[in-house]
Amino acid sequence: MPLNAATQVTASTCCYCGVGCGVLIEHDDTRVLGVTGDPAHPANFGKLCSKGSTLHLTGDLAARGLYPELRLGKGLARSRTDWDSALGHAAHVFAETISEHGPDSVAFYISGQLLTEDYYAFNKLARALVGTNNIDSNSRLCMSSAVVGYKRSLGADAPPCSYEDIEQSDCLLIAGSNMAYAHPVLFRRLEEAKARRPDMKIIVVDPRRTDTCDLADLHLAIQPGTDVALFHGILHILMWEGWIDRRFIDAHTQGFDELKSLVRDYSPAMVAELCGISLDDLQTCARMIGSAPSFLSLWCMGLNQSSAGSAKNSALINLHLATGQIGRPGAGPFSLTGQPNAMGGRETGSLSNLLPGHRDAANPQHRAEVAGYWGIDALPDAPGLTAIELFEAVRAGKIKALWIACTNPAQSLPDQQKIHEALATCPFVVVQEAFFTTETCRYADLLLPAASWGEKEGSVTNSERRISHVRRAVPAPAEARPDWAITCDFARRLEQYLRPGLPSLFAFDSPQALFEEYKQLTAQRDLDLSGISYAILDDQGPQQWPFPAGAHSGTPRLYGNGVFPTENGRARFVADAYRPPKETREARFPLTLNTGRLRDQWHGMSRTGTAARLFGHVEEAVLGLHPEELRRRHLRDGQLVRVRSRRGSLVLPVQKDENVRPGQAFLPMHWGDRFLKGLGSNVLTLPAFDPLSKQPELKHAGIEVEKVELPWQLFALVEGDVQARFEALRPLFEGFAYASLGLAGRERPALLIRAACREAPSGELLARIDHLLGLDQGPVLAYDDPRRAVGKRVRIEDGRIVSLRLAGETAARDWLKSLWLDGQADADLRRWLLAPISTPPGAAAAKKAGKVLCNCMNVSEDAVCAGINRGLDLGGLKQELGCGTQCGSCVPEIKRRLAQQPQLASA
Ligand SMILES: Nc1nc2c(c(=O)[nH]1)N[C@H]1C(S)=C(S)[C@@H](COP(=O)(O)OP(=O)(O)OC[C@H]3O[C@@H](n4cnc5c(=O)[nH]c(N)nc54)[C@H](O)[C@@H]3O)O[C@H]1N2
Ligand SMILES: Nc1nc2c(c(=O)[nH]1)N[C@H]1C(S)=C(S)[C@@H](COP(=O)(O)OP(=O)(O)OC[C@H]3O[C@@H](n4cnc5c(=O)[nH]c(N)nc54)[C@H](O)[C@@H]3O)O[C@H]1N2
Ligand code: SF4
Ligand SMILES: [Mo]
Repeated sequence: MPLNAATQVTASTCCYCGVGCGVLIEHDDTRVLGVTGDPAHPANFGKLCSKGSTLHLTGDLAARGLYPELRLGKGLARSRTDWDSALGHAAHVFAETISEHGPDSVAFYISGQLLTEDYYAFNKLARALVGTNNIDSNSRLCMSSAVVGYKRSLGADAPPCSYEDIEQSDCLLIAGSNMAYAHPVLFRRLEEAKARRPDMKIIVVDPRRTDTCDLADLHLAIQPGTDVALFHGILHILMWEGWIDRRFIDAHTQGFDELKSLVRDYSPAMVAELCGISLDDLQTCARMIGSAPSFLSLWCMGLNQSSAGSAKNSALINLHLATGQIGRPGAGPFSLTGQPNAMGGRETGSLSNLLPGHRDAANPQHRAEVAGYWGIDALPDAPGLTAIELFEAVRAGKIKALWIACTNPAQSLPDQQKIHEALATCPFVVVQEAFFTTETCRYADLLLPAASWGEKEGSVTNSERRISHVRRAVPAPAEARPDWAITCDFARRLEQYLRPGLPSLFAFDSPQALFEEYKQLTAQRDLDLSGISYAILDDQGPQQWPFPAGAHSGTPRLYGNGVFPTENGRARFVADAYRPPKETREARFPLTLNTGRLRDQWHGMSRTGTAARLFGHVEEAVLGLHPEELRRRHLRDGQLVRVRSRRGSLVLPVQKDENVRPGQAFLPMHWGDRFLKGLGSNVLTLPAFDPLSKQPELKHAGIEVEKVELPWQLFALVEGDVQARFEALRPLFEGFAYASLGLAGRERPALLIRAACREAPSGELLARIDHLLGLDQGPVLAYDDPRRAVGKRVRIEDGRIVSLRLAGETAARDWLKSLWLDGQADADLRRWLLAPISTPPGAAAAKKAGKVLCNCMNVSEDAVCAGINRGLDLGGLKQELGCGTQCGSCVPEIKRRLAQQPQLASA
């Protein structure tokens, strides 16, 4: 994008993952015009991934919240209101609820995507003003097992490593992390390190073969949930072979003997069998770890989202303590954080059991310290509810006013049927959201428009404990306001009821004022960041904590002196036995459903789902199954199935996926009720959680898959006004057994709809759909065969298809979509349209247009495969097609294609 005189550049951060990349936002003071990586930011040095580099293409204003909206009674529609009335009303309802039912009758459910200042304001609001510990965050679904793991094993919740350690390590164990998709820029850094030092060993532990395996010297495709057994088995071999560091164990740890007696039972043969891997691979893995000069582990949701999440974390940390692989360059247990400010949430104490400055809500001394600092008598001592328990309490009617900010629980929590019931039951639901399109917004009695990426100031901490100053580039649209400001404004109004006449606890006029107050609560604690200020971040760039007052720089690595923040300074071995996942394969639900991320989508897709090109890589929800499972069930690739778990069911297509092992299935976590009728992926998942971390087991649900007969199918595509059309059309598909909506295209985005049911819907419903598709008048070609309930309609403007709908029969779907993409409407099309045939003409019965592998350069899978068939290698493909030359997110997949077609590539 050419910069002209009016164009300004603001350095800020990416709002997606925990890598925490710096971005340069190009803007004209009102609109964001472009985004590039910040070369000066130490997380990414200028790189961005497919999501970060398309930030400026997301955030369609039509999807944004612009004005507060209030519903005056259940069953009524919400209507626009002003901020004063909105927050005045909220304060009144909260005050009444608290006075009638006590402080624990209200709750706050917040998010790792809030900034540290937002987090701090909410936390103070709940604990100091309302007097409840009912404040939890979506980090409960994400990081809480890692928090327990670090605290139990090392004494404090601090990932001890830096990104540079990843590059310097000799042996890397990546367990339950698909960092090629979920932490792409860090993966780019790892790719480069491995290219520089090919001797570096990389082990990936994941039931699925993911793009991350592309770098692996060894992939252990373990049975779901068997990580604890694997880690104990590795330790067993390390001990047997004498590959442990006795000196380190004696000097710096405790509890080894107990662990040793537990691990004795985890013989290599037993572990290999239980994990479903070969004995050879297990031994190779232990040898790689045991003989490496430096050993580092990276992990993410494959370990945390488990009913044994805490045990998995500690079992992995045990390996580091037993080998003394911590506190040295290239060594240490390094959990990757998912959300951009998951760390900030932990630091400000924004899980129900925590308090600011890595304190515990259950600890009377910690409570007294914080209460004293805040100038109040006491903090509440009743334990607060954690996410799953909290929504259960809402459903049971115990929570009567619920404030949700920056998270979409009606999509992301497990067992969605219950969550939707809870939200429908709750007398007063406030939702503070940037995008008013989410599933949760539907339930809001008060909907508050929040400023979002590029529009707000504050700070965030990334996975390596590095704090960045998030800077505002443009104003928020219409009346949207930054989260900290909404929270403090509400708090001040609530104070008039709860602390009348007393000086305000919320006299903050800027995020900086919040940061300054908050940081003193970290002084003298393990995370001491009291030496950091916005000015220092501006002068010296992003900094890693601890950074105590008076320090000149941050701390790249912890525990170099072998002293741990436990009572006696020793790290602890934790001896937890292996426990299988809650829903292991049983006759009625014989498949294990695994859920996780796609490369180009973010969670519930409120932002990424507004950019058509981000659907180029994966267009719609499909359930991945191994070809053997398809064969066994007599299912065709692409066929619609009903997926059932103990909690609910969904209709969607199956897809052949050789990367998933037989007995397992994979479904991306992103699809909510908006994109996939039937409450989305999480209608299937289970709310069972880890006993210590209370983190739910989102990665393993027992399911079964069966054929469905839905002969009447619909396919529609319409260009332009995609958000408005989405909102208008989506409700019309409620009565269909299957409905999947998404976007397609690049320069001319379109809404794409696939739906199916047992018999034709009413003519009236079809007419309403046609109307919204612009197919009821104007330049529309139509053919109807009422006898077969088949119909086709295409609208052609300026020689191009702009809208189309196939009903009854959709065999020509892929052909029509490719004509639309190519901007064609030729004679073939007209002839086909006006004839009683449904299959596309002759040679045009082409296969489905391949997905777009490279989003930056718009290079399709077909083009890459054709290039490989012509004998191009990676370099040749890059040079000829341009793929993989920009963000690099597609490179692992291109390499996989090359590996799958080696005979062709070398021919
Ligand atoms: N593109 C994209 N990136 C994201 C996000 C996003 O939405 N989209 N979200 C961000 C957030 S909040 C998070 S928390 C991170 C998540 O980042 P990751 O945890 O890396 O992503 P997931 O795909 O959820 O899960 C990782 C892997 O765990 C594997 N797994 C499942 N069960 C097991 C098991 O029992 N053992 C082991 N060892 N592995 C298992 C899955 O097969 C999957 O490949 O991503 C962050 N980055
Ligand atoms: N099955 C399954 N389910 C999962 C997971 C899984 O792996 N499998 N992963 C879990 C994990 S790790 C996570 S972290 C959760 C994520 O789950 P959610 O937190 O529900 O995910 P998001 O869709 O990112 O929700 C964030 C919301 O905040 C809004 N928003 C964006 N910016 C702002 C802002 O500045 N202010 C405000 N107020 N709102 C804003 C967005 O529009 C979006 O609706 O999902 C969990 N659910
Ligand atoms: S890796 Fe991608 S999504 Fe994550 S912070 Fe960097 S640019 Fe954003
Ligand atoms: Mo997460």
